[in-house]
Amino acid sequence: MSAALRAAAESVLAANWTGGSTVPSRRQYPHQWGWDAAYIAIGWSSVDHERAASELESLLRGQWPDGRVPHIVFHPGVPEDAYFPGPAFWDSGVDGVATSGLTQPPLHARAALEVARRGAGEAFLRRVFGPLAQQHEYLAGRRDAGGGGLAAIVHPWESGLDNSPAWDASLAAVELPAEGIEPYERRDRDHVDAAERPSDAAYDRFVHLARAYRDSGYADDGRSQFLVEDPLFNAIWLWSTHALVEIAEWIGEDAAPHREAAARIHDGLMTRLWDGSRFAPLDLRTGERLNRRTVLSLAPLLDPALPADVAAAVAAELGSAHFRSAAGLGVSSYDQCSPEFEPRRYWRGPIWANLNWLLSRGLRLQGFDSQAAELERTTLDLVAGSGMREYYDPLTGEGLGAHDFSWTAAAVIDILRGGD
Ligand code: 9WN
Repeated sequence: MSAALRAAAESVLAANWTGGSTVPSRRQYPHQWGWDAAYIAIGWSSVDHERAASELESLLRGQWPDGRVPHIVFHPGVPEDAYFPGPAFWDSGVDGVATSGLTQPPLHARAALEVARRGAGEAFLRRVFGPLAQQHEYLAGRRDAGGGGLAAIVHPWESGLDNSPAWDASLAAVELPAEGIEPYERRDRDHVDAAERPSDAAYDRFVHLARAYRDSGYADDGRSQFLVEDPLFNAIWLWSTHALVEIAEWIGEDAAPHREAAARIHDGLMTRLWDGSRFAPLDLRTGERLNRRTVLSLAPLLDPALPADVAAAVAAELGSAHFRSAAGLGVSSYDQCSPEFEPRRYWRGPIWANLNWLLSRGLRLQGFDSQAAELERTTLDLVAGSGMREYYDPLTGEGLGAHDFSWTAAAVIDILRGGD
């Protein structure tokens, strides 16, 4: 089964390769996405390390002078209306590369380290170290709206888990103009069933927040109507910061600032987002914890300095009926015991292979090897049974969303590689 699965995963990546980078999915997401590129580079790294390096370097060509790595780098040949919001909406970019103005979880330094280890080596690390360090400086310098060492996100799209119930309360508080918002045309339901996608009410707020941020000149002035410290974004940032320490040591750069940054992010996670039993996002506008039980809370397993009792509590939560279905198919994105659990709707219940992969890496980091191995095995079974889909129904295992999805293929390749 493994050889066939690996071949199928490689052919998904190859089919989605566009010559310098890889689209998440040909029809639904026809450009390069920020955190997808990191997963995809890790997938490519054990197939073709030159493509893996190119994936990350292509994304970094869209990096802004302020250091932010955009959540979309647009492909010039793709029509404006192939994806909404397209390049004209964002009206931004750098050196002729059109980009969005938001960012996404900064998994890139971690990906770069893995790509280097699988063959791209020191020369590659020397090229990307500076830009990656600037990406981290942007987050520390411009996004620490709460002043406690964590990066705040200014839009649910920045979380990567756009439609998570975690954001409902904060989104409901977003005030739309009395005259209504300027009309726009959704494209996300052209290729995927509307019942699996966000509601129109949520989308209006996504569009309004993105326009407001654009109209402020993408000023990180703390005035966004959505301003949240998210445990998943920050845990990934921390994991990548530890990777920057290793990269700096490898290429003979000063690792001390990155070690200090890791200590700051760890402290921020523990003092601001851990309440003694669970990690939860913090809404900086209201000061309230966003207490819905979502997969976001499990990501701090990626913190190598997590106290043992905290790690054990998070791992127990991950293995509980809130996240693991009786069918044992993986970790759901939302609490299966909640009356609002929706097994088929985007980020409000389904299982995602990239998150299973991320959490299995976290479990291994904390020494929960057998729990990690079991999660990896169920992920492979799920994909073998239902194909390389964007997400899966946790109750039935049915594949949902886009087909031939790149990060699902990448997760499969990396799980089959074994090791960490
Ligand atoms: C908005 C590409 C991206 C992922 C996100 C996922 C989805 C976009 C959308 O697709 O978001 O960025 O149009 O829904 O939520 O995590 O990076 O795969």
